[in-house]
Amino acid sequence: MRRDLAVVGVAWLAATALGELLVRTNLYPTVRSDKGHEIVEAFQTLLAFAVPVFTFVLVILVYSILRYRVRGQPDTDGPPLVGRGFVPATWFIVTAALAVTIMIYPGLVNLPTVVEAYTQPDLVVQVGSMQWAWTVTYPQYGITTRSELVLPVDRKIRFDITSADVVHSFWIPAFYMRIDAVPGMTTSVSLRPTRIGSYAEDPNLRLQCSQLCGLGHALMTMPVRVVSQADFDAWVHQQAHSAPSSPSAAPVSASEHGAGGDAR
Ligand SMILES: [Cu+2]
Repeated sequence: MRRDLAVVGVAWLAATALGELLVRTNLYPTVRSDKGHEIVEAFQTLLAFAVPVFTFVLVILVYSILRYRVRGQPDTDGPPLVGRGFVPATWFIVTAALAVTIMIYPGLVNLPTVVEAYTQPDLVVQVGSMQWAWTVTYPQYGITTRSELVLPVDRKIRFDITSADVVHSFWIPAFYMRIDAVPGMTTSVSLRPTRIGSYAEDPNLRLQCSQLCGLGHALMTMPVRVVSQADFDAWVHQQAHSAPSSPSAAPVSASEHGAGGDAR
């Protein structure tokens, strides 16, 4: 019995060390938003807690199979285990403490930051969805486009999302954020892009429907481009002049033109 405990103990420590090392290894897609960093941190914390529990069960299981298996046909059941020993009591206390810990962090501490909706964003982007395309509108600039989603880096952005037909889901993998697009209501995602980049260099920079919504679901994507504020202003300027889409857009784009001209 003493030998069993020693072998299991050493194997458990070794497996746990290996597991914790893997948790810290950066195997994640490039994080490109502030919320993404919160999410990866929470994910790593949960994994770090889970690894010792998982390896404990696995090591005991594998060791028991190797050491105490019956060779040939088993003729009877093993002896029943009864009572409230030290091991089950410790198991209960440790796992209960872990459960309470993750309710506090990431639960109570991290989750409110992730789901927070900006009340005073730097930029509002209205996202419309339908079978099977996305439409993005920048109400501050009177721009509507279906070709790409352009965002300024390091600005607080709130996406207000709606659907014209069935349930879709707004998902930009590189931002690690996702929310359903539901007909008849507006859902929102708030985040701050933290790195300049484009779909061409990172395929995770795309707006992808992630709710099976019919035949064209997989193709319901839109490239995302995160640019500097100056490049964003230039893009706004160019859009306002190349595509006079709706009459209400005209006065806004005219004033934007003036502002852009002064800045240059
Ligand atoms: Cu969809």
